[in-house]
Amino acid sequence: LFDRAELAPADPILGLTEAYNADTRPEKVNLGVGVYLGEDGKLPLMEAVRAAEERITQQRRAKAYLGIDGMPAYRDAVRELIFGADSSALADARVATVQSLGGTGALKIGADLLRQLSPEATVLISNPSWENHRALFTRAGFDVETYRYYDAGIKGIDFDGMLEDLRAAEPGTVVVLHACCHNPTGYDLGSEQWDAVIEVLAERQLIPFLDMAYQGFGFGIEEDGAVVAKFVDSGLNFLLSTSYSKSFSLYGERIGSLSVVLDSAESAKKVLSQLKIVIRTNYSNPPTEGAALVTTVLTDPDLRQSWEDELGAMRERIKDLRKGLVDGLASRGITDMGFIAEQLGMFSYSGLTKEQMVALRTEHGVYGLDSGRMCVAALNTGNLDYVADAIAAVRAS
Ligand code: PLP
Ligand code: TYF
Repeated sequence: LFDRAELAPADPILGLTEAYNADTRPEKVNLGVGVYLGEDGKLPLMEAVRAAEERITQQRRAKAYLGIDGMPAYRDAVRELIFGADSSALADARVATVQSLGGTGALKIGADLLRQLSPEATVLISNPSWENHRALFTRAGFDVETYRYYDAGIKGIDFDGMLEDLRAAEPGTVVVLHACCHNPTGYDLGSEQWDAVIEVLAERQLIPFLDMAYQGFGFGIEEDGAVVAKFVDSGLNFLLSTSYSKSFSLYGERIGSLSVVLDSAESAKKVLSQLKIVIRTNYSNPPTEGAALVTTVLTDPDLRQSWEDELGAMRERIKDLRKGLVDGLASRGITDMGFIAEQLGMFSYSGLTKEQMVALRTEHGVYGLDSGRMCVAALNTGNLDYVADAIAAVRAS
């Protein structure tokens, strides 16, 4: 039986980290995977998370199973974070929310639910999108196609093309949208563009699936969440996955959420019951620790303030690093990469070719994706000049 298993290719992003780890050059830099690193080049343990962990440790008790849909206090806390305390959808009890295994787990639960309710639907993702979107929805049984998004010619969004592709989609098509900090390009829609997209989604009866893995990394927690409020105000039914991997630096805890916003409390109840079946038949119920940490931080006013401040500082630091890279490149004669400072979130679509990205890796030990994506959130003042030198060198050859 098992000789039928062929050797599968490594994940294009996580596989790169394996290559980076195996690289013995001390000056190597990993700009491949989307992880925020501090000035010391290490993953930060956020102060609020550290304090929450201490509190939880003091109250140690045996770990019971959580409910299938997760920790109730966690669901309440993240719903407030995502939708806002005054959200009409929450007041009407027409949102079904479950705790998930990170953002990836939320997407998979959502995909499995959609596949059951609408097996013939096509799924549209942005071109380009996070590599795992295509893989995950394909694995769930869907045909996955793309809508136009990034235009390399203008180094920005092909918005007319995007609307045209959405207008051409069949009713019932699932449309995956990055709520903020688009991965991999770093280009987000503006407020009026979101309004126009929502209009087409409604007109064409498409099913929006918002993926929000970077709330707080664009303009702010509330500012980034404004997109979600727009969808609620539109009256559309939609799915929303969130991740706290990045915003709490809790990558390994696998903590996120999936919400489905519906017309009525009755629909929410039915959808929740179906989500629970998806979860039960996959992993029964989620783990406790990540949910306890996020809930403790979000519900304690001091810890919450500390978390918001630190997340804000991370966001501003990424902006400084972007600017530092642009300035560093300019001082090396490269003046056409100023767009890096305009992009949002952890990633920069650098516009470098695959050959240049390979040269960065092999000749300089600077690891980014073949697509040109670089994780600017992994830069620091210690490696910035080295990276600028490396980019200048591959641009010159
Ligand atoms: N969605 C997007 C757009 C992402 O970039 C990521 C990155 O990790 C995820 C989902 C998955 O989040 P998690 O790591 O919490 O599974
Ligand atoms: O895009 C990234 O780098 C992050 C991390 O299969 C990630 O979103 C990458 C690949 C993957 C899971 C997470």
